[in-house]
Amino acid sequence: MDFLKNIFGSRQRGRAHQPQPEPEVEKQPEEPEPQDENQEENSYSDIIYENSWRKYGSLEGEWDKKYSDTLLDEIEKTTAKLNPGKLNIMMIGQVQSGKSSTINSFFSITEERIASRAKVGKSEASYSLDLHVIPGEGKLQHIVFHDVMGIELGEKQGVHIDDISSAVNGQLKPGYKFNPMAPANVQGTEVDESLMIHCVIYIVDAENIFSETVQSFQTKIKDLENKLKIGSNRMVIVTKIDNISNIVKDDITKIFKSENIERVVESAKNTFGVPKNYVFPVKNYTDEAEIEHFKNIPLLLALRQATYFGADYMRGKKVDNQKKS
Ligand SMILES: Nc1nc2c(ncn2[C@@H]2O[C@H](COP(=O)(O)OP(=O)(O)OP(=O)(O)O)[C@@H](O)[C@H]2O)c(=O)[nH]1
Ligand SMILES: [Mg+2]
Repeated sequence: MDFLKNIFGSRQRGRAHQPQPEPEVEKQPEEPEPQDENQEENSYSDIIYENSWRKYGSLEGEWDKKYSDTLLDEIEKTTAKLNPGKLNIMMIGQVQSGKSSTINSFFSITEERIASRAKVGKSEASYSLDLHVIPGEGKLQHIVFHDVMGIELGEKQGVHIDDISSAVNGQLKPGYKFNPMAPANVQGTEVDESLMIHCVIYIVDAENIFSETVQSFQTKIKDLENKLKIGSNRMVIVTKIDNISNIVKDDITKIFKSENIERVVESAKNTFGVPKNYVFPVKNYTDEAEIEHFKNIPLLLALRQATYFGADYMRGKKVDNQKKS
């Protein structure tokens, strides 16, 4: 993790690494509270801006249940009017990037308790091995989440890009077991419209984003995008932001004021070639015992955007089909 040391500053307890030239006047360096020895290993100092680098007009001082419910209502409203059927969202990303955890976080929010709908676990290779199609519930009832095996950089490891492409096109059945050595032969397989993906969310681990591996990951993604011909219906979620900022770890409401988080968002923007406002930093519900409404907000802002993109894509497709007929 030396690259993080260079980018985010020293792991050593104490003052944040000061970039040259000195930070602008409006930046207010905050020093993390001294931590115990065990915490130190995985903690990074940060600088908190006075003004947010991303502005949500309605968000100032509103990190509460009411705002969380408002976002959930918007998500339900956007997806309820979709025609035909439900909104299919697929999580794609490197092994262990947090794809399944992100889906579980959405269920935790809507069920108001820690939920476990997708299999999550620590593993060298991908923990998710089959195509897991998980229908949403409650306010997410018009959404279906598609969880897949993780991408690995080596040849014949991790999910095969052709399998992702087939799954996105609705040609793989739920429960399909991914085989890194040989993708499914889908020639002649009918497309199941109800499984076609309307929005792809790339999931990337905040600690991984600057590393070399993500650069080679980028090559795999380019390959995938050429196959999928996906357009604006794709976005990025950066997970594990709690691992790159002590301050945000302690207070998630500082997420849009954190220099470290802005840097990973910028980097994800470049890696995936999407506009900055298509990149959403989140902290998943992984070690919490209960839901805390302020922690829902970044996750729901991301999901709301996915529903907007998915809805736009569905609408565009309908217009195209009408033109053809
Ligand atoms: N600290 C922290 N850990 C996270 C976060 N999201 C996921 N994790 C952890 O990262 C590990 C991998 O998470 P998964 O959700 O299984 O990742 P995945 O991308 O589905 O992994 P595969 O299915 O193996 O490809 C687990 O140990 C999670 O608890 C997060 O936001 N913060
Ligand atoms: Mg998984």
